[in-house]
Amino acid sequence: MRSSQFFMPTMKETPAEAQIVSHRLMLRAGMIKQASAGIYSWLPLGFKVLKKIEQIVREEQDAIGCQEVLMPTIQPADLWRESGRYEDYGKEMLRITDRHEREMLYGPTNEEMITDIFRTHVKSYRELPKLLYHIQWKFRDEVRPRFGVMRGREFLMKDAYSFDLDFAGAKRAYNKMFVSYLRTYARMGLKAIPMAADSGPIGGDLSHEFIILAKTGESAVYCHRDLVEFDMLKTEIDHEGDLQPIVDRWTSLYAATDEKHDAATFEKIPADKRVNERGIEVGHIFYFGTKYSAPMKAQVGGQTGDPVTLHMGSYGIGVSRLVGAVIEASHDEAGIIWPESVAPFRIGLVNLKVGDAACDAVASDLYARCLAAKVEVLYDDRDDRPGPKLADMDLIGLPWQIVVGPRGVKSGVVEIKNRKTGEKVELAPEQAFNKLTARA
Ligand code: 5CA
Repeated sequence: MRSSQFFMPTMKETPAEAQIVSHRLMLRAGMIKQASAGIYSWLPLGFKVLKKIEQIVREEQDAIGCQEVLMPTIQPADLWRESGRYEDYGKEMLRITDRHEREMLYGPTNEEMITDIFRTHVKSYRELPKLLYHIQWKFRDEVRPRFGVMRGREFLMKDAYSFDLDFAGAKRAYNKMFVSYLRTYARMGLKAIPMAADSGPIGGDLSHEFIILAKTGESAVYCHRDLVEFDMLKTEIDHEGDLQPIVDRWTSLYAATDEKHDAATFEKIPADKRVNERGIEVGHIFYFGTKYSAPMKAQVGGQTGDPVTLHMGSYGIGVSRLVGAVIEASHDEAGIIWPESVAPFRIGLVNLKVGDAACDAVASDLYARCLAAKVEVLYDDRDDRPGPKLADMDLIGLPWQIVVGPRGVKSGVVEIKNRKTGEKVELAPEQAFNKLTARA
């Protein structure tokens, strides 16, 4: 993509309304535009990151045999009356009346709808277990939408649902999700710690929140320092095997959110291992047994022929919130530092002197090579001063920069810069290209 054609309205000034760094940087980098409180349009740069995050989530759901569906955003109120949540949900639910005076709502979550799908089509224990998910926009009329996409009113969520015959089956599903979540966040360069949590309006008695530590997090969290050191991508996983030992490893050390915090237990941890920080909730998983299946009569014929009420769980990931969360975890004074796995482009190619025949030739050759090799590249071919161009590149945080300038070109080199480490090296264009594309 050429910067001269790309729609990326970056800003020099810090927008006054943004209180936290991710919100400021997302606005400054031209990733989002607020439509109204807590509701955002995603502009090309932001949308690319959103899609990358969504894809990692999808791959890790698919890897545990969870099947993707797509349910609507608008739901009939009657389904929610069956579970009893229509009244309970209160003002957070956006209620809509259609032209026939039928009561509808913009879904804040989908337990009722998926339970309805399941009870319609699944009649026998032989069809269990099943895991289904979708990635769909939700609406919750939060009292105080804030921090940009971190606490929006409209936000993108991956929500998965498990259906089993009994608790043992449901626990297996829960463990699969637990492990898949750890891999999902690790692939985005995040350290997410599962913490005992309250189940809130979703209900149930077994629940973990996945929290990343960040000073700007909304909740206070407490955990054992060793959890921060665990590396999930190094753990071999057989999704069909017994995952309990992995879950036990993560849950045997103390980790709790504010609501579940037990000061006495926390005090027993050696002082240098106590972490008391703030955290961002990037996922939440629940086992809630028959909370929805019982009132909604979601049953299957069991082995003896008697009807069995399904044991269910639900598993959410805040896909749009993760865009902000990754930035909270990875930025510096100059801007965003994208982990490679979610970066909107891998390489930012900067031509410092557009119009200079030698610079243009080297830069456009590198650009053509990247395109041919299918390496995602943003080519800054704008006729502007070097300072603002380099500042924009740092701001949008692509993992690698290739800087083509008149002085270097004269001596046959370009500069590559690693955005994260700041390390710069000068190489011949050919070598620079090979170095940055070898692993892509
Ligand atoms: N039905 C369950 C799981 S499928 C559920 O709704 N869980 S939740 O309420 O915990 O939401 C799941 C995830 O969505 C949260 O962990 C959080 O990362 C994200 N999320 C929740 N509310 C918002 C919001 N207002 N803005 C952005 N993301 C949100």
